[in-house]
Amino acid sequence: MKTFEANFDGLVGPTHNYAGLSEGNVASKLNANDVSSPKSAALQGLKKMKALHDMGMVQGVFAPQERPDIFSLRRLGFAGSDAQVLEKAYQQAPAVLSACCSASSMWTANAATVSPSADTNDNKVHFTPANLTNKFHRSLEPETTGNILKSVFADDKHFTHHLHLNDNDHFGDEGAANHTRLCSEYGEQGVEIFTFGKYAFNSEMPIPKKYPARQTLEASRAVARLHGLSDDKVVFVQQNPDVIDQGVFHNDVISVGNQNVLFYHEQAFLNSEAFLAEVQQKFGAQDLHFIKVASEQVSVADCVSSYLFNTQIITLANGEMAIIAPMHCRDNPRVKAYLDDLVNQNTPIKQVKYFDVNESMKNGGGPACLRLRVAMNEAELNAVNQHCVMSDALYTRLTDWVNKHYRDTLCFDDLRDPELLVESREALDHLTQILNIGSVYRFQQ
Ligand code: SUG
Repeated sequence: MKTFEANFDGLVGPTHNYAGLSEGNVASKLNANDVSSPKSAALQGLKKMKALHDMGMVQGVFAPQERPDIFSLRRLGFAGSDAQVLEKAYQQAPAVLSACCSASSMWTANAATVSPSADTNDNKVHFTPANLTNKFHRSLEPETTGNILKSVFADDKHFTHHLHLNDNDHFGDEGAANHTRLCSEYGEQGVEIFTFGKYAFNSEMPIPKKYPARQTLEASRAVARLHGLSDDKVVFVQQNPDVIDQGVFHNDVISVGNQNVLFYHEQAFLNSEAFLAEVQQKFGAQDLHFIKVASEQVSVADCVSSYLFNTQIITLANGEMAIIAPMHCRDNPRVKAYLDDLVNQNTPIKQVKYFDVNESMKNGGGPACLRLRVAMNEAELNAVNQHCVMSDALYTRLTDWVNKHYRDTLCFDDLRDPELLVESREALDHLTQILNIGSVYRFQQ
């Protein structure tokens, strides 16, 4: 049976803005309070999805979340009509209003951890939504994420959905951004690598000094347990705390894998050698390419500003691999020179394609943040909600939908505007029909 790796990108929501909400994410802090363009952001994301579809990849779409999150604002004590809730939050707790308006669900690499059926003990595809406890604005996502995942992967013959882990820092889970799967073919059992930033129950172990470690080992272990993975095919590795302190808030900012390629910076992991040896041993005798980037080639600072590793490595129909990179990689001479050289080396990576996802990049979200990978066989792919699978027709429909519903610009003061709430709900209501996902939002229930 044929097997695929599908990428499910998050549509950027109508309230996309720059609020500086993510301590430890350099771009988010740098661009705080800039004027955003929700329309351009959504169109940039759609163009990337369409381009991958045109390259022969299976491309899916996830709906954004309901924002402003009136439910959370009410839960936090802002009362009255929806308009009053917004106005009170604006006056009394502007940071809370910003958080409840974030379009952060666009970064679907943080939506969930996914284990393909070849790796799980019941031969189903397993999903665990990430609880994203480390950032308040992101902790608002998991419940709706679970609803959306269930509406896209509805068939319980093929798909198993778990509840997100307990909402506490001890089980802080950031999903696929800290999870890489290596395999020979997508349909064969692979090695799942879980990267964590700290130990929840052992204060003796190293931690970053400046910025938070978002993911715990205990969370990663829980996900591996839930998914029924074999111990001999799972590797847990700690992120180097020093790189977290330099702005590597997720492992996918410093390493990325695809099939038999692990592309990583030499400073990415603690105890790199032991880690790589374990990966090699668990992967077995087949061909495995470790592509290590040394600090002399590209510094950690250049990785963080260009998102060299927040790239997607995809396998094209001819078996060659391509890197999907943000424009920032093309515009950084050292990174560009590295990539120009890489495609001529003896590795499967033979092409680099640059994309403008700048609206997302300004919040620290590169091409790889925008997608959740789901490896599937043909039967599983057929069981996916086909309305969420990219096609020329869906691209046209979604582009028209964005042009109709989205604002050209948005700034903090706009978040109190009750019209924005009305527009966003109208847009999402319409979208649930386009994607045929049912009533996944609270305002629809
Ligand atoms: O969680 N930024 C996101 C970026 C997520 C990137 N994802 C991956 N690396 N996979 C975050 O830090 C910024 C929102 C703001 O500041 O307005 C934000 O949430």
